Amino acid sequence: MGEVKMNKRKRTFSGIQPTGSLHIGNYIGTIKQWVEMQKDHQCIYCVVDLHAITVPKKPEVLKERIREVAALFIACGVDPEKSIIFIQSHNPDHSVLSWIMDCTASMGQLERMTQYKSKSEKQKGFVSVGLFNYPALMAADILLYQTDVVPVGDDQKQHVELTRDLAQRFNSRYGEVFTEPEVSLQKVGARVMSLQDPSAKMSKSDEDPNGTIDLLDSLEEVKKKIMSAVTDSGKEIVFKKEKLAISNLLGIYSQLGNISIEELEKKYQGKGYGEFKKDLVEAVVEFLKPIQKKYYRIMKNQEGLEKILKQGGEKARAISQKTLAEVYKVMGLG
Ligand code: ATP
Ligand code: LTN
Repeated sequence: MGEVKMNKRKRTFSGIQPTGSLHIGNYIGTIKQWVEMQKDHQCIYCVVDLHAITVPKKPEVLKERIREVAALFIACGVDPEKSIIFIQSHNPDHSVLSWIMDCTASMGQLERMTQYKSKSEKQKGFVSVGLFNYPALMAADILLYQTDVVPVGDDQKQHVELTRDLAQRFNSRYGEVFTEPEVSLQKVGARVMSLQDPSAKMSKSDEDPNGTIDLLDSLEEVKKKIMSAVTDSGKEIVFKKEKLAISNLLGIYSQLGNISIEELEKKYQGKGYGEFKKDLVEAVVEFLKPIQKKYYRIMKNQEGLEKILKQGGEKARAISQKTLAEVYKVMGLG
């Protein structure tokens, strides 16, 4: 393996794009896992701003969003004393390895990526080469750090599988340089669905704001969105395939309230959707309150936040440079 890990703990890498407000789907699918993994993994968490520019962004908005997302990582429990938190564009090694991954991936492999297919269809006219190459940059992010585990939501599974394939191809051409990463998905909540359309993923880019609960929504907004969430026919509160809407709400309750689905089903046996939703509002509000309080405190201290991100970038680069040096050596570059 290129870099000898002095430390026996498994290494985790994951990232989120600064493309909009983070929602409870992002938290449940991803950040909740990040926080738990801090106990026994060496963790690296990244605000992937280079991914965000695959679709044009207003510079002043992007700059602000990057800080907001980093502050939300910390507000949700990512501890800068335990984990490396940094901005992707602070470490140029990502762009260099991304090019090498472009030369490792085939057109056919990237054409099969479902996220590319759906996102390119949504663009009006202009589709950037970056949107197509996006998964190669994501592979570079992961492979630079010799990552063992990648905690993400279900929609990113295909990209992590591609990363494994690219690592294998590179290793078979040049020797064992890259660690092949495993994906980590939540058992419940790997795909949190929209509150308005439980057959679609809760998404930052959803046009209907009522489908998504943002981590920074006011408590009144949370109440309005949950009380108007669609439900299924019948009135049983049970977790099963045929009851998409209620299963989604049960999943959210379970993950944010830290209570098992079985306990919830028992608690609401014979009770109506109204009562269930009222309690769910309470659970979500109780979950969001401390996060919002911490978030606004962090955002007030921009200097402190910049320091964390700068130090994070330096620590990240110290690791990635070792991988990149090995890549140059085996490929005969330079
Ligand atoms: P967009 O829909 O605009 O692409 P997004 O809301 O999917 O944005 P991303 O930045 O692409 O957000 O995702 C960040 C992380 O959150 C990824 O690991 C992704 O898998 C996870 N994630 C996003 N939406 C959900 C969801 N609804 N349920 C579970 N995990 C999710
Ligand atoms: N493509 C991911 C964001 C992302 C990522 C990564 C996730 C970019 N690089 C590396 C895990 C590991 C998304 O959520 N849309």
